[in-house]
Amino acid sequence: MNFMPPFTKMIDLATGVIQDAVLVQERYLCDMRGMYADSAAEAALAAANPLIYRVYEATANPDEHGQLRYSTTVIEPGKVGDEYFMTKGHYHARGECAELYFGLAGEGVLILQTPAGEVSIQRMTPGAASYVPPYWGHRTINIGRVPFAFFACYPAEAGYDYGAIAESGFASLIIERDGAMQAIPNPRFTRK
Ligand code: PAN
Ligand code: ZN
Repeated sequence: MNFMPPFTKMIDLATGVIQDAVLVQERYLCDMRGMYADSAAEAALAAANPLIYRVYEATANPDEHGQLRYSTTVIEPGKVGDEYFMTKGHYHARGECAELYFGLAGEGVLILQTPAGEVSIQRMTPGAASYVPPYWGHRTINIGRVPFAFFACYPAEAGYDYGAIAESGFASLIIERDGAMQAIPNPRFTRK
């Protein structure tokens, strides 16, 4: 048995930043080529190449069975055309692994989808504990005017499968229409 040392880290609830984060991932618009529906709007923003989101991982716990990992994600406010800034979205490489999200700051949406194209849209505000069941792909979206931050906890072995979503996205696009969030069908979507 490997008795790794227990630990506690502080998370700034206003900003989502984890103290002494081991790994910080930054995704700019150029890291998400082709993922937004409006390619002309994406091209117009290419030179500015805005930061879309950052991921702070608390620790690199070993990715062995039984271990957990946790992280926070902070998505900037903004849009590409009508479509709000969002994460890439993924299925877990080990699809049977679930995940828990907890809203910290700002206002967001968690969109989930089965490989057959069934979609579920969950609103996430501070205090919202949203469950990502096994086998559902998931993406988060900032629908507010300030950064949207949330905490995520997942089996260390869950892994990432970005392929299907990078190719055809989610069945719904989350856009702003007349100042409000709206989900509309994604014409580019095909089943996994
Ligand atoms: C999250 C996500 C994080 C960034 O920690 O990895 O929000 O989203 P993408 O990985 O889709 O870019 C999670 O769901 N981990 O499993
Ligand atoms: Zn995940």
